[in-house]
Amino acid sequence: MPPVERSLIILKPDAVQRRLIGRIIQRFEDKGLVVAGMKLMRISRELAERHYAPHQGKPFYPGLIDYITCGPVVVMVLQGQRCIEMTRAMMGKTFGYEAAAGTIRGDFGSSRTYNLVHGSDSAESAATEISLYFSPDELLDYAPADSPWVFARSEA
Ligand code: 3AN
Repeated sequence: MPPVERSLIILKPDAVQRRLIGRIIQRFEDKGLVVAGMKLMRISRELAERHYAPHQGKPFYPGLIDYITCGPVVVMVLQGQRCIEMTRAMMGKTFGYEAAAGTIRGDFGSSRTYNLVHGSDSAESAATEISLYFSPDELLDYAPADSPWVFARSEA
């Protein structure tokens, strides 16, 4: 069986302000992913700078920090087999106007700044990002009763 992965997902300030958090979480739940941890919070500039350190120096970096710190966000850890690959596909391309219909950004976004959702892009960045937002005791490891029907045991 493929290993179970965890990914850090942020429902960004525009998703909260537009009251889209329930609909976005619903998509991840419908896909079979499990919420291992979740909180509503305001990201400080210091935390944002640590999170987006790989983008420091890029032209869009100051706007990115302003945006992610401008209001409440929902931060969560999703868990499941192929979680990172699946959540990235579900988010769609970075800019809403380029993202395919059927993706979160494609269905709800039209902007190059307000792109609704963040999702870790690799196992390495997931581990780093999760540790920025959650302590180990805030994350629960459990398998819902329907897991054997969502993730077939026999699959390679
Ligand atoms: P994604 O979130 O699709 O993985 P990344 O990791 O390339 O995109 O970039 C991180 C964030 O930086 C994006 N979510 C977006 O908000 C912002 N960003 C990336 N590229 C640009 C750009 N060219 N102009 C404005 N914002 C950008």
